[in-house]
Amino acid sequence: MPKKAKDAGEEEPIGAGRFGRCRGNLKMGLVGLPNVGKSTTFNLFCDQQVAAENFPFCTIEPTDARCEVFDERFRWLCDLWKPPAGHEIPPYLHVTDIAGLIRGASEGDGLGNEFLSTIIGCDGIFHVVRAFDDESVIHVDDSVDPVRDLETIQSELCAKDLTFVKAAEAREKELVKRDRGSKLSPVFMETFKKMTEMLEQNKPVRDGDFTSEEVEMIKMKTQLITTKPIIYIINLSKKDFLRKKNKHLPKIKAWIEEHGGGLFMPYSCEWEQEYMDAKKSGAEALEAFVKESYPEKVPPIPSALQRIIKQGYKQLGLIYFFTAVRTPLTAPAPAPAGPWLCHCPPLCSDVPS
Ligand SMILES: Nc1nc2c(ncn2[C@@H]2O[C@H](COP(=O)(O)OP(=O)(O)OP(=O)(O)O)[C@@H](O)[C@H]2O)c(=O)[nH]1
Ligand SMILES: [Mg+2]
Repeated sequence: MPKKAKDAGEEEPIGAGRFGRCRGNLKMGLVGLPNVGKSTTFNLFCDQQVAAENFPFCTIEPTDARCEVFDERFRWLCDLWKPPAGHEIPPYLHVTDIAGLIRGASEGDGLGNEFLSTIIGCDGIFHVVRAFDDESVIHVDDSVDPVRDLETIQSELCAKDLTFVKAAEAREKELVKRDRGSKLSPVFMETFKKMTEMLEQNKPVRDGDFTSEEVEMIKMKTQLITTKPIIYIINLSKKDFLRKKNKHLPKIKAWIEEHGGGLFMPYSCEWEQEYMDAKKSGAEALEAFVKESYPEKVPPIPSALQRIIKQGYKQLGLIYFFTAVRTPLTAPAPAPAGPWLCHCPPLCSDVPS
């Protein structure tokens, strides 16, 4: 298990907080084998229409979009305050749909390098895993075996990072050689040794036992894929999603626990598509569909995608704050006492007293 920073008396940063970059527009990338449902998920997340056809490598160019992060507090505030048109701005999560990765991608197979460079531009990963059986949907390795697929993706990401680590080390050694009298610091040597050992054993760097100094060294000298926070999202059939059972899930869970742990969220593109269609047909259709899906008890957030989006936001270390404009067009009730929060400081930074 990785050593927690709080062991050293510090707050443990979550998600991208440990290795992440401080910048605007942080985004999550959809990563996985071809034809597992990444683009379908992207379309459902962001209400887009990118091609999601039944053949591998349907996606070549990455697509960026943003999706609303469901937040009941924000909805409550909007209902109460009734902001003027254009001022109702929810939180958004930026997502990138990326081409599929196959075995050998780290050496350029499939869309190899193109795919990997897009992941480097993302700040976190939604790792999409296929666990639905449907013979009509082609699998690049001919059978549905989520643990094998998890291994494939993880090995490729680790193999690619190993080449980055070796290149960064060689670059540094060259600099030291040219600058006579200087030498590599013990922190550098130790950090690179640890990273190399981990990656050679197919272990992501994010799971390593690194001191704060070593984390800084990694951030300064490298740009790695396996330092990014990851959420495993498991695409099930509608039937399995609703009955909360799937023959692959226990093995997937065990694999994730053995490989550094991490968030693991089952969902179903099939069910989410029907949910979205019902939503577009109006409140009545939606209510009927949800009740039919959950005859016993409707969960507070029926869509797993909405929960996944929320977790993506959290993994990137993004925070919520809300504000409201000073004069609403109609103010049916007095504003409750602060604090007020805002998702969009440049538009509405006023805080009503
Ligand atoms: N039966 C079933 N089919 C699905 C599900 N999710 C996606 N598919 C189908 O699987 C095929 C591939 O889906 P995509 O979303 O294009 O897959 P992808 O991972 O983006 O594929 P690449 O772009 O090739 O990497 C499409 O025909 C989808 O309709 C699901 O939950 N159940
Ligand atoms: Mg695709």
